[in-house]
Amino acid sequence: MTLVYIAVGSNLGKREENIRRAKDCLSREPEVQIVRESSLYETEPVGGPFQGKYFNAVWECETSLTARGLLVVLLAIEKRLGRERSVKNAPRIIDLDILFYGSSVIEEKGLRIPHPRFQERFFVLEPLCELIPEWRDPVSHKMITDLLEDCREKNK
Ligand code: PH2
Ligand code: MG
Ligand code: MG
Repeated sequence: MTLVYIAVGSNLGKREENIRRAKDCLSREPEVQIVRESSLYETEPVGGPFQGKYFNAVWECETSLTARGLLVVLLAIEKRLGRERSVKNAPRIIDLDILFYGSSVIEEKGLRIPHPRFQERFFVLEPLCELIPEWRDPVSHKMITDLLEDCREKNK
């Protein structure tokens, strides 16, 4: 089993309901167990066209799937909930991103873990820090709490 962290976001339609539905779908997957979840954060959109606020959270899960297998499951859930893809950073019903897959570092087509931009994003670092403040990112070897502090410094 591998411990994984999934970033969840929604800024279209009934945002809390979208997140709840995605959680229901994931908890029905036999090879994935949701262990803990962060609080829900309402956040200002970062990048992309003008759009509404997001709800964001992070889920801690255990899985016997490979990272690729988990990605396939998450993309299928996004699709089932009605996500349509247009431009980069467009508003979305649901977004499910793998942040960490154990301590693996993966650089494949369509699959980069740790998530390549997580260090710049409050909407990821804050919920993540609730769950694993002292865990070290396998690339920078920095603790999540320190990455959050760095992000605050850069955005001052
Ligand atoms: N996701 C993005 C781009 N911008 N902004 C917020 N606040 N929350 C998100 O989840 C988010 C974003 C691309 O995935
Ligand atoms: Mg995303
Ligand atoms: Mg995504």
